[in-house]
Amino acid sequence: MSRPSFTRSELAEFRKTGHVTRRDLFQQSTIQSVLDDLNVWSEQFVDTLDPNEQQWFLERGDGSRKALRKLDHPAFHRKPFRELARHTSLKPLIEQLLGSPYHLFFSQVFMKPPEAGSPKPIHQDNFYFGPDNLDATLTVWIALDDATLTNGCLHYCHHHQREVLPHFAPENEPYNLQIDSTHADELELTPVPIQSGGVSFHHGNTPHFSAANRSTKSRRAVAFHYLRNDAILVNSGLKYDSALRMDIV
Ligand SMILES: O=C(O)CCC(=O)C(=O)O
Repeated sequence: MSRPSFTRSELAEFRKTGHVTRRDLFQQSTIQSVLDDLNVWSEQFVDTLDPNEQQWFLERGDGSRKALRKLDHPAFHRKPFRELARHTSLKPLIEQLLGSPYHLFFSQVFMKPPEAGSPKPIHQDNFYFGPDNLDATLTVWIALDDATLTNGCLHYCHHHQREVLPHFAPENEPYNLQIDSTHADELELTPVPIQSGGVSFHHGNTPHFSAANRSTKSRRAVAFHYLRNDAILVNSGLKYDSALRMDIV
């Protein structure tokens, strides 16, 4: 298999807009093995949650069913995700955008369950992460299901932002750090639907959000967050445990 690489125009697009999409990067057989593992893991995980953790990991519903909102550190806990984070189809592309060497410092699965998946408000990942070099983080977002206009695909701002804007979190949603409305109203964001197996790469400063899942289908995606080895997180909006990092060699 030839080594994948971004074309000059894709690299120019990333520099201009802060994101670039590679459709069909992964075969359905690869995605299916990840989904099979996710089904097993999520069923086990839901049963372990104490009331405090439920607030963080479950969608807020009527209480009649426990719908998972997200799972943290899939690459640390689960082999199929670990293999995906180091996949030969991804590594050369990440190297082109970040420069090497780099490591994975955090990963998360966004579950967006049918008719229950809540929105992820507009934010910049670099507010969450707080790196000392704003160009040193990269998020690789992989669509496990088709991400559509009705089930909550990502929406992106198409002008690269040089600075990190002020964010706040609603009182009962500390995990939903978001750009305040004064700044958010000035940003134009447009939807980027992606089919299962497609991958979106975004710079840590790129404002983005996803809407609620109003469809009858799941919208599951995994986000891998990479950091150059010559950078550190100095001012993170949430806590990231450096013991859970994974080297990419
Ligand atoms: O998948 C989502 O809905 C949100 C993803 C996101 O915010 C991210 O990967 O940075």
